[in-house]
Amino acid sequence: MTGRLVVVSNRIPTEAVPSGGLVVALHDALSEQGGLWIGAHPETGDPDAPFEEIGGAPYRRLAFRLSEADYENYYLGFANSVLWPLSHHRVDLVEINAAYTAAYLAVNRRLARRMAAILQPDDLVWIHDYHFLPLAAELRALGVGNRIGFFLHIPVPNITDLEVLPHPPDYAAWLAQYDLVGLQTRTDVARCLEIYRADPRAEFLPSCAVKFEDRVTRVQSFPIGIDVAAFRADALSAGSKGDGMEARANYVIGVDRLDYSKGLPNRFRAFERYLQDHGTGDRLSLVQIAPPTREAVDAYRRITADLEYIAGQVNGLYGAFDWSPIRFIHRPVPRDEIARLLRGAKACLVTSLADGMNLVAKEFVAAQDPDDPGVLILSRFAGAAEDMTDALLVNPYDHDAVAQAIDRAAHMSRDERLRRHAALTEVVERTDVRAWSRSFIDRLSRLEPGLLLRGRP
Ligand code: ADQ
Repeated sequence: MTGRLVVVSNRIPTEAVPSGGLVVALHDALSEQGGLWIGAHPETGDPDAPFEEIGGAPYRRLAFRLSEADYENYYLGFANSVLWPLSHHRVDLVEINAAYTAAYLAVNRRLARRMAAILQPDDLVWIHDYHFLPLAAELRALGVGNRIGFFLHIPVPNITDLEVLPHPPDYAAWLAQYDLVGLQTRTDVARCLEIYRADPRAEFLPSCAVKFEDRVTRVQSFPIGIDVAAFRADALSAGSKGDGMEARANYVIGVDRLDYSKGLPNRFRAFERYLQDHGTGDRLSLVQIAPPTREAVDAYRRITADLEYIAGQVNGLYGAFDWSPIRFIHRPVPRDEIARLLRGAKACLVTSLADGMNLVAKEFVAAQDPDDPGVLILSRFAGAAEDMTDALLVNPYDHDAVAQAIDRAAHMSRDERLRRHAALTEVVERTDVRAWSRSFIDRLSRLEPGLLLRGRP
């Protein structure tokens, strides 16, 4: 493989040896191939200052600063109050605001200018996620002809929802400037091709290649996974005494960022339905870990209040002196402790209303004791459900169905648990995050340069 790898992501790890699946996979790839990791500095600052070097890694890390206004309008605004809800089928939450659109385009344009000044002709550029959809278009406008790949971690929006994107953003044209567009699932690929099918500027070539005006882009699914070995090790690490992990305890678990796409109010209501329909005799609890995120966005504050209300109501109605049905842990919990809690649970509830993949589903499977595994209850609307078909797949809007799945999981025979867990483990191992990053980089670097019709120097 020639050339450097240049990774662009919203967050850039600042520690010498990063942890967390995706970050580790990119760290490994960069350490192997050499290159640059470019991302937003965690603190705001002067947006016109040159890149800041973050030392301590075997490759270069370059951070750019967002101004306070960029943070408001680009990050909280266009990225998280327009693109995020739009891509998770929550058009009702989209906040159309001309300042958001302008900041999004301006931040991408500024970053492109800065990148164009340091890119070398054989660099392989890999851009991550919805914060940077127009970055390739901005780079192409500056004459950058490098191979540029893009991976979208969230779902491709429905074509009809795209109509609410404020003018002038053009999703199809943005993506068409990448040589390779990586998506989480085959369903996302189908949704993306549908967007092109409806666009008179697009022409279809064999193998999911689309000619759009004068460029060819390929669209392919690369289902992301976790660092399986590291997560297993975390799940087996020694816990502090009294953390309840000595034996399988009597709880089902949910671990999520506190986000409306994760279907948490539905989950709490479904658990209430389970208590109503199946009684409290099993004394099963729901342990929900969800630390605050993006609390500056209104929709996130509202969901916290909703969950606290439902938990209070259910605990008041069904709880006993020595038993709380819902334990809502609303603060950050260390990763190894999460891994141990997942291992100790009877079942894991993933009830996303929309989700690119959902790594918690894979983490739960990896954390289990293979001789006595717990049961995964998984929303059909999470990307993970496309391959993890041996989970108990549920419609998260259907409280009765989720309540039944909880009861079924709590009483499932060991034989059935073993069979389902073995099949799910096969998927989790096959999609390990290191294999994922390798296959994306291989595909991008092996693309036929002859297919690029313009834009190469
Ligand atoms: P997220 O929406 O953040 O990611 P997810 O895939 O579930 O969702 O990953 C969350 C990660 O954060 C997991 O590793 C999980 O263990 C960790 N985490 C969650 N809650 C936590 C908590 N309370 N405390 C500590 N850690 C917690 C986006 C997309 C997903 C896609 C990923 C990766 O929305 O659909 O799977 O990117 O592409």
